[in-house]
Amino acid sequence: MGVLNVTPDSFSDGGRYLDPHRAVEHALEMEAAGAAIIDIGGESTRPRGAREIAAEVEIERVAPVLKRLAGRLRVPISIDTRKAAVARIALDAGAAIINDVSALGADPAMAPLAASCKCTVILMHMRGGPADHMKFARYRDVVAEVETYLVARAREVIRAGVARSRVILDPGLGFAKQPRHSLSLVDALPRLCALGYPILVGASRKGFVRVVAGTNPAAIEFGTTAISAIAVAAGAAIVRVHDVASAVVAVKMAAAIKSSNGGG
Ligand code: PMM
Repeated sequence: MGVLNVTPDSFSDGGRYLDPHRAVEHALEMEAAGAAIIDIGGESTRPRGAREIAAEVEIERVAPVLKRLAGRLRVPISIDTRKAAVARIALDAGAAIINDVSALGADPAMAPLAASCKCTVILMHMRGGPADHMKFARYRDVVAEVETYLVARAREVIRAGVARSRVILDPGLGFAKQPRHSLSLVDALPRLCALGYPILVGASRKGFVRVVAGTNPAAIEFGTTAISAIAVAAGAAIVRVHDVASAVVAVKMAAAIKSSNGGG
């Protein structure tokens, strides 16, 4: 999954794709580099202190990009939003997936919308909202608590009418998590993958990668790529990244190793 943030203030690429022409160009570049999904977001959810914005502002950012992309991408589009009004416009413009960092919990209209549109949903673990989640980065057992939350949200969303086969879960690396929490969740991916839902991993350029890899941009990218390989080897279905070309190599390597069948 290639990230397309149409925001002035996103974590690592804020402001770069506010111009719809550049955003479209970048979506097409990511597809050409091998992205299987393009994730478009108009609200910054960066780990430290993202500002809340109105649905109209988010729509103003993403709608022109979605309109220009119509019919030009072969791969599905996901809309990264917590607001049903934004998701509806994106789905009408051809998006197939709702990527909601609040696990469809922020807007009561989101689950009914997902159910009626028969779209795929990505449910991410977070506590609090984008502006204050770091206040809640305390756990007794982060893996168990994230797992319990995700399973409960999946059940809730399925009860609301979303097909089980359309639910993807995401541990929400960096969201209400100290670096050690995110690292433990990566380590626990085999357990999360055993829950029986496809798992998405969003590690790209996040603070916990910087803590381990250092702040040099190339090192951050290598760190991200290492996690992509580890995640796919552990069974993750999707890695959400800014640099698609390096992730594609990591995914290919991990998949080749997994399918080597003991060399037989
Ligand atoms: N991370 C960000 C935004 N949206 N969605 C999902 N499902 N998982 C994530 O980990 C995630 C997300 C923040 O990163 P960005 O600002 O670099 O896009």
